[in-house]
Amino acid sequence: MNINKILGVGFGMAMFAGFSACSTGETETASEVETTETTTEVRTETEMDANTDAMATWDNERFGTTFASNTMYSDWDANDDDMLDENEFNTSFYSTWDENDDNMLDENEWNTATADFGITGQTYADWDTNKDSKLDNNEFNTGFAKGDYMRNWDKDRDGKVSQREYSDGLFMMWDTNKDGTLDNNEYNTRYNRYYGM
Ligand SMILES: [Ca+2]
Ligand SMILES: [Ca+2]
Ligand SMILES: [Ca+2]
Ligand SMILES: [Ca+2]
Repeated sequence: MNINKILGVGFGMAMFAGFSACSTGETETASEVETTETTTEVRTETEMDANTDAMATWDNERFGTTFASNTMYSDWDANDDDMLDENEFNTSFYSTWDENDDNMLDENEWNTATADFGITGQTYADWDTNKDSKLDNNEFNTGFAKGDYMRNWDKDRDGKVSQREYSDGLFMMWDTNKDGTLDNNEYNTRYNRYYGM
């Protein structure tokens, strides 16, 4: 674990604390979060300026820092090389989309996830090639490969997806109107569904 990860953990826990406070209706959330961010010194002046007036939105820097604060990426990295290869990458989606953890993707899970990730032009029936109303790993991998996400997310073209490439890729998929921000409601719901504790 490097120093950036350690800083990220503290930051992310503060952010989750902020989310919980927000959901219970407390009003101090914004100032608490701002104070925490300033003291951890993980953000640049530009980012702070950009977000001071817009605490309800997320840019990909903030998103990346928060994503780095959970253990999901290292859990998916089965061979511990700090990178996701294609198998690890596919598994990361299969396991997070499988909300009820029964190691199958049913149609509801698939519908929810494809909507959240802005995946269009696909049908569950096309992915479920053996027509048993479940997607197993192989069916999922074949269907998911149609989107070419791995190659699109692998910006440096080394054939692997780093943690930052992963969070940037997620941000890109979730930012469906392509304005470079996610609003807090959208972000909280999706983030907690797939990457929450
Ligand atoms: Ca790996
Ligand atoms: Ca399932
Ligand atoms: Ca099937
Ligand atoms: Ca890469």
